[in-house]
Amino acid sequence: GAAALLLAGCGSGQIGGTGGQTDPNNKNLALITGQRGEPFYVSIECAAQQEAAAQGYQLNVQAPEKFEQAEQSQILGGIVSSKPGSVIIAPTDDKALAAPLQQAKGNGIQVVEVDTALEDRSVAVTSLSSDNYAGGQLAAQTLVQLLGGKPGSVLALNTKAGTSTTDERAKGFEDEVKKHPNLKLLPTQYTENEPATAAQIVSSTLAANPDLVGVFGTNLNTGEGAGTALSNAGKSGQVQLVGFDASPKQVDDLRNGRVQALIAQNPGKIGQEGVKRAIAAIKGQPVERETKTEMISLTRDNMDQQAQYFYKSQC
Ligand code: T6T
Repeated sequence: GAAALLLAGCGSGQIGGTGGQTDPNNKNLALITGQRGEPFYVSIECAAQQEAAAQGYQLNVQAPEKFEQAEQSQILGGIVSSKPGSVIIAPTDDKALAAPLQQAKGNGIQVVEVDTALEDRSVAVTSLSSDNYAGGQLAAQTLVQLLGGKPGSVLALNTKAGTSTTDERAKGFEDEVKKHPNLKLLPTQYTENEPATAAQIVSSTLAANPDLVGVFGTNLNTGEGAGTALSNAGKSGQVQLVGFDASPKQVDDLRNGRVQALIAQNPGKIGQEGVKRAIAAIKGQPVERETKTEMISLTRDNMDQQAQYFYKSQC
């Protein structure tokens, strides 16, 4: 019965149960982000390195070349065999990474999720991310404001199915747009996180829907691709583009009018807190299971007062 199952969950090595023993004196941490050299993750990494150094911990940072689960799983395998006290990770797939992370946990490695998360909430000890559903709603509210009552079709560009963050952003955006009867929500499209695919989709959507008035790019690559397509079609500033994230290129595009708004996250906070939580978990101290960090809607009007939200492309 339920009681027996609960008891079984307390032993180590059980399916879905608690993890193996963690050495409270282990001073090695690993950070596996979603994509190498990508400014959102670089900003997490810079803050994480700073916090680890301040607390006397070693932080080994690795990432797949693309936002891609096969290479990320391979990296995780190597990290697990090096036995860090904690793996701080942005899982690139909400299901595929569950088994290898459960195995890490079974080996006494504290799993800390940053940014993305697994569907199975029992693996990680703690998760830190933006409230991505609210971020999608904020994107829609920003778009509605930019449109000032202008009717027409709107399109959201998602990345890869199974990316927890962008799935939530797309859902928040869709739910919010549906509250506005003058806007026609087109079916959300997947770009596989490729700017060129995002650009193609926006070009063909423009051709098929001449009443397109707004586009939401749920992350850096989708927004950049959409910006290219709108610029090539001579539609920059006519079709309102709301992006997510604030890379140096995205900030330039906001300034030069290729993008009208950006929902910026706080990756520095996520990286710093991620390391703090990892260390606490290694020491056996209680940590909050889930924490949401703040976001802000940047427009050309407020961007210069909010430069602390701009991401870094290097530390
Ligand atoms: O938007 C971020 C991140 O939050 C998301 O999970 C994946 O894409 C980014 O890293 C931007 O490229």
